[in-house]
Amino acid sequence: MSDLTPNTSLSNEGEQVTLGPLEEYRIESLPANAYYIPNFLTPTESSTLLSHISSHPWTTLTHRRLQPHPAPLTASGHLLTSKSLPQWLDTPIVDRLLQLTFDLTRANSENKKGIFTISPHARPNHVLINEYPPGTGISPHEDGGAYFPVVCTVSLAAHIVLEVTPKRDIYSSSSSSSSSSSSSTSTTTTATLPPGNEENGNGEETVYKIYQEPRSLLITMDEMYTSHLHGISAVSADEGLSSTTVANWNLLDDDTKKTIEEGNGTVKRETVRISLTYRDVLKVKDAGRLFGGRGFK
Ligand SMILES: O=C(O)CCC(=O)C(=O)O
Repeated sequence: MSDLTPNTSLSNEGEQVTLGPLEEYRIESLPANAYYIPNFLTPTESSTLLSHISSHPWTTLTHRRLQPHPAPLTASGHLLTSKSLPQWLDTPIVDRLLQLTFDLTRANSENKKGIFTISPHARPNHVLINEYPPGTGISPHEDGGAYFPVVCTVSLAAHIVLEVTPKRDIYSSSSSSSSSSSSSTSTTTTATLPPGNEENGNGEETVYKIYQEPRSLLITMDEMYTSHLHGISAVSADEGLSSTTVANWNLLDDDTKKTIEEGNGTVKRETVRISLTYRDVLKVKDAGRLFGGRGFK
């Protein structure tokens, strides 16, 4: 534990969230960098958020519903609005995200103190809320260039398993020409697959599984953001879960581990899971000032 990053205690109506330094939550078995924080919200905070969410309109997709706050991104990836995040999405979550700090000896840079310290707006300015009824998911994808490459996902109401897999094309192209990586503008990548991600004998790729408990926070950044795809299988039960297949096993609550073990590695998705994904959109246009020609922030 670093001396530079003391514990932070935050109280809420008698319940308390105690956050340690970010390094305590690193998912060691994943490529750099992913952090998993169980019990990031109290049960009361979770209920309050769920009731705010239920009072806002949803955008309906084929299998899912979502809410973009404060506004959807434009087709070119801009946030076009004069609004900030609503207060109920800002407090306590953003306050808490901004208090999470790196161990500076490992981060090796005095400028990189918090997860949003060097992002353009120094804080998340956008939240995408997704709803996943049992049996639904999201196809493997990457979040792309519209955002600063740090993603903070809060899970509510039910668990989900996020599956992360390396972008095969990047790895195979850098394998064939390992000396060309310095000319790449989009990613930093290595010529070999990370341990555990070799193809198995059937030509299928091994996938990292991250088990997200209700009220937890997952942070992904760096190589996890730039060189990997993430998705959620559209299943009504998650299978094959164990201490060897779940990357964040050591960070899970004891009750969760017990549930997984008692189900022999299978956990049913009984109820709807809601996620709140906090990101900093790089290009913001103030809708109110657009016609004055001074719209970009
Ligand atoms: O709901 C989640 O945990 C993942 C959401 C996601 O992949 C996204 O918003 O890009």
